[in-house]
Amino acid sequence: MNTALASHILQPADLALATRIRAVTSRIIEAPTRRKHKLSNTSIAHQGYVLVQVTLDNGVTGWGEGSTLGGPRWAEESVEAMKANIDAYLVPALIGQPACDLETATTLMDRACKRNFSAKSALDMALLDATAKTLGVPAHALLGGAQQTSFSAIWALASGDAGQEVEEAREMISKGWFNRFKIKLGFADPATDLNRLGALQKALPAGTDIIADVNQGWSEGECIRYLPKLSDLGVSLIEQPLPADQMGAMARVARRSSIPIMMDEGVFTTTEAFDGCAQAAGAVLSLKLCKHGSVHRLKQVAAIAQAAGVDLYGGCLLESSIGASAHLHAFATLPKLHWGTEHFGPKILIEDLTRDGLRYENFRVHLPTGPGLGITPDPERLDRFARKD
Ligand code: MUC
Ligand code: MG
Repeated sequence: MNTALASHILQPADLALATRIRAVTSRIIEAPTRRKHKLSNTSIAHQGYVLVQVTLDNGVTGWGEGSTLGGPRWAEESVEAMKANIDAYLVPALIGQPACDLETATTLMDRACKRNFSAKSALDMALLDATAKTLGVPAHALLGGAQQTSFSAIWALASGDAGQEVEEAREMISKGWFNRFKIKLGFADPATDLNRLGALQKALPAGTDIIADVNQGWSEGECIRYLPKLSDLGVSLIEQPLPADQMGAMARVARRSSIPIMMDEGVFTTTEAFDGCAQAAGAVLSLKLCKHGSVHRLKQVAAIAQAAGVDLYGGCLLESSIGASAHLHAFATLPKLHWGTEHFGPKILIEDLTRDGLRYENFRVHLPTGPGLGITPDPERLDRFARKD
């Protein structure tokens, strides 16, 4: 072999040695949001993250973020539990391992700790960031390469005040950031929610895409009664109207609904993805690292959905630009993300956690360029928003 070329080729053993995980730190971050964000089961004015920083033997660092909404209410993880399980169980399972062996890291974390997917995803994205930085490539290059570099973006309206929501939607359109909207339902009675939705639909330009997320807030009976009304109001997609563990009821509702139903809280694991798709509990599936636990698992869930003919939606849990960029790198490698993505987190925070932020332009969010995740956390903001014990 040409010796000049050979000197540039990193041998697998060199990469494993260079990327040995030396240390991991974790911090709870509470970042203020521009307004109250209300869901059927919680309401927040600060978004909670556990931020991890991984340091490799070669001195390279990688960043990751586990997101949770309003304590253990959207799902079972809270920032306190995530940090405790990261420090006591997940980090000890990873120290000394090569960060480049991402699938092995997932197996080791699964052995050390059941579920805890948001906590695991924070570490997974930090290992991905550090490995890709070591190699000088963007994270997506380690996941199969980018097939798309920008995504149609969706903003969530969740103050519960129709007037404020109309103003906010108009502001997002005028900035060129978002012209598709998801409205949160289920925290008022259905009739009140429908009035709010009607006001929004009337005020926005004709044909504006509106998605409704009920966050498990309705019963099957309420779905039978109110989903046709959402259809009359032009809603394009209905997200997780029923409790996460009622897959059979979701399937019955999906069969009678004229609007596609999306599985969100009902599908975390690959097994749940298989069951949901096999039972036809929805025609669309929302992908999120906090549910699947790693970029590779997210891709496995996506593959199960694709095999079943279920469309894909890029979900979020109000991640900052750190977590959002990890999602974009994973989404970029999918052949198709039918519904685009709602990664609006960086814009709902009063101040994002990174220096560069993500680029929102022409109603699309753009895949960051540069090595690793392609973002630079802002140390001053991290210190300011870190929980002080
Ligand atoms: C969810 O259920 O989709 C994501 C956006 C939002 O407004 O809430 C979250 C969780
Ligand atoms: Mg949802």
